[in-house]
Amino acid sequence: HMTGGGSVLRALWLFALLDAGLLLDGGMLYPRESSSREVKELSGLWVFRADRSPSRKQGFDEAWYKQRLEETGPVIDMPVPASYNDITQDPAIRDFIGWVWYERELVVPTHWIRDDTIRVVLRVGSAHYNSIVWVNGVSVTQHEGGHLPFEAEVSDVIRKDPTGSCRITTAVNNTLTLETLPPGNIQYMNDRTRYPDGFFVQSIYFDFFNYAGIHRPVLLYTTPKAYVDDITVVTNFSDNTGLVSYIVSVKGAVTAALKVTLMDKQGHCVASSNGPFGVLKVQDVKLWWPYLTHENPGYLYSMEVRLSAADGRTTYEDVYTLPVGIRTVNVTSTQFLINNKPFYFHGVNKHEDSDIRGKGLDWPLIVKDFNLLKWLGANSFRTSHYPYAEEILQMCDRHGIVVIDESPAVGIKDIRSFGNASLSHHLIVMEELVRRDKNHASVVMWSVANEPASEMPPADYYFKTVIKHTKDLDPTRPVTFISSSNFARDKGVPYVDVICINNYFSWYHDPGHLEVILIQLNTEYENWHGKYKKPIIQSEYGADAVPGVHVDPPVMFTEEYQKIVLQNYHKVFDQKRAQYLIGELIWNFADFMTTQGVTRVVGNKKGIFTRQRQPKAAAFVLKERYWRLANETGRLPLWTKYPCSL
Ligand code: BDP
Repeated sequence: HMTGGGSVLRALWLFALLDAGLLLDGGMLYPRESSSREVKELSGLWVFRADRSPSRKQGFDEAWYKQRLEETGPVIDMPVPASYNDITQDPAIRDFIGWVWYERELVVPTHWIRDDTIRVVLRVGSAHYNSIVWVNGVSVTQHEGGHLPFEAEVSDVIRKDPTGSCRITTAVNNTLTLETLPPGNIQYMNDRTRYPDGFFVQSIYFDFFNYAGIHRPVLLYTTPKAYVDDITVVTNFSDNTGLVSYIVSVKGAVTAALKVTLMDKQGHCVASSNGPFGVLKVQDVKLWWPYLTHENPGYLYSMEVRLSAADGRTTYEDVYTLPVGIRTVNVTSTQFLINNKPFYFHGVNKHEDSDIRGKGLDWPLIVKDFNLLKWLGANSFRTSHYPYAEEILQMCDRHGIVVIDESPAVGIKDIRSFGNASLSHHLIVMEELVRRDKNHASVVMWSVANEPASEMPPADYYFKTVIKHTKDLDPTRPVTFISSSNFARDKGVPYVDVICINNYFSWYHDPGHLEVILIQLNTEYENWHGKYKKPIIQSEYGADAVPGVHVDPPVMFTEEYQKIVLQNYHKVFDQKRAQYLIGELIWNFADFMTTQGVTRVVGNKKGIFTRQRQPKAAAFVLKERYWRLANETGRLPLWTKYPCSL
């Protein structure tokens, strides 16, 4: 616990660290409307054309971005946001690899053109994997990597056309290489006795369909020329006083006055301050608590940042309001503490995945999934295996769902993916992730990778560097990576704060032998904890069940088998959670699509819900357990409110 003065020093120290060694410039605040900012969403129908030429470069050779896409050749309708793969009846589009082109035309409001004290920014929530964007034929930005946003100021480009007409062209390429995250590798099959001319495949080392396209909303938004570029908050509390340390970075003005006001849910001002950094003190603070640990979980204040600046011509006023949850996170050798109280993760791993949309953001799906999480009594999830949409994290903040926020570094298996190019890209991705998600109360830990081949010699330097960089970026949150390899050989583990382990006893090992789970899981835990003395999360476990298939005594792929696998794991969890096990996350929340293969029956069936979000038998097992755990660990007399038979 620190005093107000101590926390000012701590905040300054944190922010000094935050600035050191940054590879990225500028902020990535979520676009929000305010009295000084407008947002124009471009969701809906776009025009689409896949470049089917053998080289996949016809679009660049013919400069498709210079004209309307329909003038270049045949185009089709394509919804944005959505993956393009499952929208058509054409298998060549579903399995397409290479450049696809999207286009949208619009007219922007006249005052955006006339008033040159306004900045107009084009933002893409995410596009998978590599994107180039043109506005009216002029290249405005390029970005590598799916799952994270990118943006570009386009004021000058759109002002060249006084009518305000604006043609946005985006080329997106889903090709993965050994140096992308996730890695992949294109292989050409040149044996003409076995493969047709030009035949190639993309090998991937991860277990989900490589959906592609514009996955999250594209929008245009405005700010004044002098504007709030970024905000960082770090929260703490001492007795009844909440402490919100903040730093605001301003662009477009040499000097600006800043007024920061913190408001409670009723809109009452509870603290205020002036200047680009400081500490707001909140009397009788309402802390941010996880779902099922408090009668009022997910409490958020609103932090309004108001900028005033002037130059020779005019004055500028910018207003940005950030939701802020006040909470702390700490780790001991056996516990995970939120607000100094032990927190036990009883939750799920998810995917952004559904019928037709693939990985496209979809509000009905998001809200349905949160209703299912609450029904289940889940208090947490991991964003396996990439950063999820900001809209989802905002829901987590509001509902008190705790998040382990994972980078897209899944399937680092090839030794060539441990080189300098891969490492530099990984550091940039961690910066993009922390920059985007640092202010979410729900995010309590960073996961830098899933199941890398961390027994390989270069893994030591590689993960030491990535984990250290992540801690420098954010000294307030623990860092982990998700491990599956042999505990004695795993090179990255010494650097993590929490050990996260995945295993599939009686599935990938000793298939059909449910009786090995107890002994094997027990050995696993004793080994890991004995060696590293760090708390452990079972970050994946599970079994495939094809819904509606029943056999008793259980055999693999039936609903009965999935249930017993879970129940046997739970017996060990219940012994170890009294000691150092701090959480359990089922693999997986719902069935999801994968590449085709002999172990996958139209995708991965380890969901406790089907892909259409209907429960399998295992969902009821988990629901009963999670509500019981909530009653035991959540310090709330929930049984009066939420009987297990709910
Ligand atoms: C784990 C992976 C996960 C897979 C799962 C499985 O982390 O992505 O989907 O195995 O095989 O090792 O079901």
